[in-house]
Amino acid sequence: QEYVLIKLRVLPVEDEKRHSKMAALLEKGKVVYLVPATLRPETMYGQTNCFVLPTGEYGAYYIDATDEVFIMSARSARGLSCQMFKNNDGYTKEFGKIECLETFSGEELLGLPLKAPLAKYDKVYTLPLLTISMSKGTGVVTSVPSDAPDDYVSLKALQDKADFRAKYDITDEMVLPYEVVPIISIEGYGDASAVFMCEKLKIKSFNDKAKLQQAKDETYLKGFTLGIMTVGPHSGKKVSEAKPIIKEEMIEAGQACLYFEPESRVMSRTN
Ligand code: ZZB
Repeated sequence: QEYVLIKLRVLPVEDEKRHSKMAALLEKGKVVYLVPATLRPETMYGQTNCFVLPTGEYGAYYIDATDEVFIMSARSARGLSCQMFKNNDGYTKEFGKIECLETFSGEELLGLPLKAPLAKYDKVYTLPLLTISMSKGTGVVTSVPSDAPDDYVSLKALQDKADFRAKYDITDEMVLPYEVVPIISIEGYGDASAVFMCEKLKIKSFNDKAKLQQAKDETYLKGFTLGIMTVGPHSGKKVSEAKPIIKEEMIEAGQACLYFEPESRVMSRTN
């Protein structure tokens, strides 16, 4: 499975006390990124926030190839240290070895301000998502509520429920200004297919697992086969054409990099 890691830059912390560990890491002078894994780089125009699992364990790993720091799960950092960055250079100096500068619980990452590449919003925040699997991708997920039903349901729950926000110390400013950004038009599904599907299937919460899966499968398939980009320099192109171009452009610009993961069946055989 080939994923694209998107580099969401950690901005200066706004709450020194809450984010003291991150403030100390930033003070060392390295650029720090949260690096969600995605299969849909063409949707990055629609990012409204980033998600982590509050109970998840994350680390800040030093990437020699770019002299930067990536926040991700230990498992994915190990994977990255065994992969090539460009030409014959690895991500890390020594194959299979990676330096962990700091560890964070997901909860300690909540509420961080980030700069997400290609996003309409200048600043987005790290929010909780309880359905993240730590054994897939990097354990960090970027949120595109227009085209990802899970993201839409979670962001909406945070916007609608003050008690949900309070539980994780998420302030109004971190969620209320963030409206869904339409980026892909699909005939019969409008210009925000995840919103359309959630409304059509009357999905109320994460408990509607089967319906959410159906919404995800359908938006995925239709987005790829019928979707037309409606934003950015590739507006008017089909999603299937724009996807590889946007992926390459982001990698070229240093906004993204590739990450490979064995299929889960293979993983369970070797673990
Ligand atoms: C942006 C995006 C935009 C995504 C979209 C999807 C959609 P898959 O097929 O199951 O591998 N994701 C990545 N890592 C995790 C994780 N550890 N736990 C839970 N979700 C994760 O799914 C890959 C997609 O699931 C990734 O692509 C990521 O969300 C999320 F418009 O990134 B995606 C209809 C889906 N649309």
